[in-house]
Amino acid sequence: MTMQRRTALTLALLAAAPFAAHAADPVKIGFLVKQAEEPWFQDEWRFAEQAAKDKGFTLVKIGIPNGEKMMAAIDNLAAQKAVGFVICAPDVKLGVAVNRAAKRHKLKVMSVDDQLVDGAGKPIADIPHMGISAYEIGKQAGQGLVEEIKARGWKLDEVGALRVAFDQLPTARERTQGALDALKAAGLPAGNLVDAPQAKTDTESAFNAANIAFTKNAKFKRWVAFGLNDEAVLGAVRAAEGRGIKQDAMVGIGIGGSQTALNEFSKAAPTGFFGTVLISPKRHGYETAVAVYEWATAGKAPPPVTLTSGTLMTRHNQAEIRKQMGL
Ligand code: FCA
Repeated sequence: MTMQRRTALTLALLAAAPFAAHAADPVKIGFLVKQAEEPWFQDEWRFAEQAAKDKGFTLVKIGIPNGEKMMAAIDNLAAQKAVGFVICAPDVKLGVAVNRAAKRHKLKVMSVDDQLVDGAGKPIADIPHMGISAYEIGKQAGQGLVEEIKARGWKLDEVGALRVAFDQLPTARERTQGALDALKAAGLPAGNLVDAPQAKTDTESAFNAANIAFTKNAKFKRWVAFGLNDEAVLGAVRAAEGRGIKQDAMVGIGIGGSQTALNEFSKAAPTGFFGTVLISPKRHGYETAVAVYEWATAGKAPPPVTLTSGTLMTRHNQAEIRKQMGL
């Protein structure tokens, strides 16, 4: 080979190198969730993995239980040369910090479930979001409670309505407001509402909050319970059982429809966990992951806000409903 030819070949190889490296390194997309142990988020991850497989990118899943871990995860994604991420932050008020970190690292970011807000509590407009139609879904839970109250022949003015509350999270506030409005519209007296503020959005926090509320309101012998998710309602149902308020005196309807609810439905005897509004981890996990991938690789920005709907599900129709939802 002549010297010239060899040089030409070397140059050609050098020019091809960046592409070769690119082909060997698949695109990386992060999926950061605030509560990795919660079945809902496990399901979201599972469907995001499915998206990664279908589209040929690598999914990087990181649990971010607090702000510090969240910031470290974003830096870690950048160090791994990810191109973007989906996030459900541990606190929506971290929105400005998320946005800044994403911009600094040139990462595309989209929020899922909990919409990020700025210092004034306003949604951050340049972070696309997919969440549930919180108020409507809450209303479906409330209407389900009303139906069951009627079916049991209970009088609304004798029923305590336990709202497991997590009001610092807008979607949580909207969900429980929807449920409450449905109960009020059916005739629940305002004085029958009992708030049980939870410190975190898990079962244990709901259990503790509900316990206090039941102790303070022993005058009610029959209860309905609602909250932002299945864990909130399950905590209330377990606390009620501990005080002798069993399935015949408690109707709880959650939101989610993941394993937390399915475990209750699969028990031989029905519990106070009467139902749930099934929402779609498939849409939230699969579609957000694909949206960020297409945004980062093809410049196609996701719509600013997408809100998904839900379906009331009980132990009786769970198999059928889940099948309809492709779960
Ligand atoms: C919030 C809740 C989760 C789930 C999700 C859709 O993030 O904390 O439990 O309901 O919305």
